[in-house]
Amino acid sequence: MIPPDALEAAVAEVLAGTQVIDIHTHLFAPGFRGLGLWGIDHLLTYHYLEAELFRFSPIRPEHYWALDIAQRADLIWKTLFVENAPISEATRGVVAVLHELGLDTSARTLEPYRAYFREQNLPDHITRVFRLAGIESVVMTNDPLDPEESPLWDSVTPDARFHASLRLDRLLNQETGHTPAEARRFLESWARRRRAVYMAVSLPDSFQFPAPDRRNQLLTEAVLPACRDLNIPLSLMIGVRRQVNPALRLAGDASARADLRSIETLCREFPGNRFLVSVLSRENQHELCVYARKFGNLMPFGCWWFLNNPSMVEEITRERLEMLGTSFIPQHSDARILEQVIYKWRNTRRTLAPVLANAYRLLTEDGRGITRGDIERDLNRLFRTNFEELCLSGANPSRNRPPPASSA
Ligand code: FIX
Ligand code: ZN
Repeated sequence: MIPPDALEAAVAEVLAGTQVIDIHTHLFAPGFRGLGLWGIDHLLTYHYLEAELFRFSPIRPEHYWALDIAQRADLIWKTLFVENAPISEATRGVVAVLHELGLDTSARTLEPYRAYFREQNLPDHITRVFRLAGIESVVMTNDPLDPEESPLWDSVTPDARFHASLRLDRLLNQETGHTPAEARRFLESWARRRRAVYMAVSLPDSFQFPAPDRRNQLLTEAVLPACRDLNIPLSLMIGVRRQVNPALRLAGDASARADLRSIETLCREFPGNRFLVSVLSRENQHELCVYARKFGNLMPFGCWWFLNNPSMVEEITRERLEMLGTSFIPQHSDARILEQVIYKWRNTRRTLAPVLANAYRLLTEDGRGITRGDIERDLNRLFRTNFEELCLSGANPSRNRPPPASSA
C-alpha cells in the first residue's frame, strides 16, 4: 500500500511513464508533405497566440495578415515574449517547448531557434517530440473533402503513430449535392480505406437534434448507419461559435453553452451507436457527466480549446472522477503544431496528478489502500484503453493491437 503522503509522487511517476494516445489533434503523418506544421514560426503563429497579440499590440488584423509568416512570428515574439512576460497558458507553452528541446529560452530574436529547427530531420524530430511528450500515437483530423489533403492519400506511407479520423464538418455544413445514400456509401468507403478510428464533427451551440434540417437528415441516414456498420464511434464537439470576429480568422471563434438534450436524444434513440463527446462551454460540463451516467454509449472526452487551462482541467477532471470514476477520457491535445504536444501533455500530467492523488488519499483515509497496480490500471484506462476499446476494436481487425503485456 502506498502511504498517503507518497501518493502524489507515485501518480506523477506512473503518469510520466504512461504512453498516452492523443485522441484529437490537427497533426499529420510525415507523408502529408506540407500539411503537418512544425517549428518556431508555426509555434508562434498558433491562433491562440494571435488572439493574444491583438490584445497587446495596436496592429490592425489586416496589417498583420499582410505580413509573411516570419514577420508575424517576429512580431508575436517581440510583443508577447520580449516586451511582456509570457505568463498565459499558450505563451508559457512555447517557452516550455523550447526548454524541453534544450534551447535557451531568453533569446531576443528568433534566429537561434530558426537555426535549430532548420537542422532537424522531420522523421527523427517527430520521434523525439513524441518521446518528450510521452505519447504513443495521435489521431489526425482528416477532411475527405479537403482539396489539399485528398490527393496526398494515395502516396502516403502508413505510419502507425498517426491514426486517421473522418472529419464531417464540410460534408454536414456545406451543400455537396450528395443524397444521404450517396453520402453513406462515400463515408463507409473512405473510412474503410483510411482505417478511420472515428467520425467527427464540430457543432455550434445552437445544434439541435432532432431538427428538420439537412445536417440532421445526413446524421440519421448516412453518418450514424455508417458508424454502426463500421463499428466506430461518432465524435461530437459541441459549443463552438465560429467567426464571431472574422477579422481574426482562425482566432475569431468563440464558445457558448449548448442544449445537451440533443445528446440525450442521440444516445437514447441510437443505442447501437457510440458517441465521444466534448463540450466547449464550462457550463455544459456537469450535465455532460450526468448524461454519461445515464447512457453507456456516451464517452466524455477532453478539455477542449478554451478549457485546456490548468484551472479548467482541474475542475472538470475532478468533477468527472467524482461522477464517472475512470470511465472517461480526460484529455486530448488538439495540437496544430507538432511540438505543442510537449507542453500540452506536460501540463495535463502536472494538473492531473494531484487531482487523482487526492481521490486516492480520500480512499486511503477510509481504509482502502492503494497499490501501484491500482494506479497503473486506472491511468492505463484513462489514457489508453478507454479509447482503444471504443475506437480500435472496430470492424477492421488488422487495426486491432495485441493486448499490452500484463503488469504484475
Ligand atoms: O474544431 C476543432 O477541431 C477545433 O479544435 C479547432 O478548429 C480549433 O481551431 C482549435 O485549434 C482548438 O484548439
Ligand atoms: Zn480540434
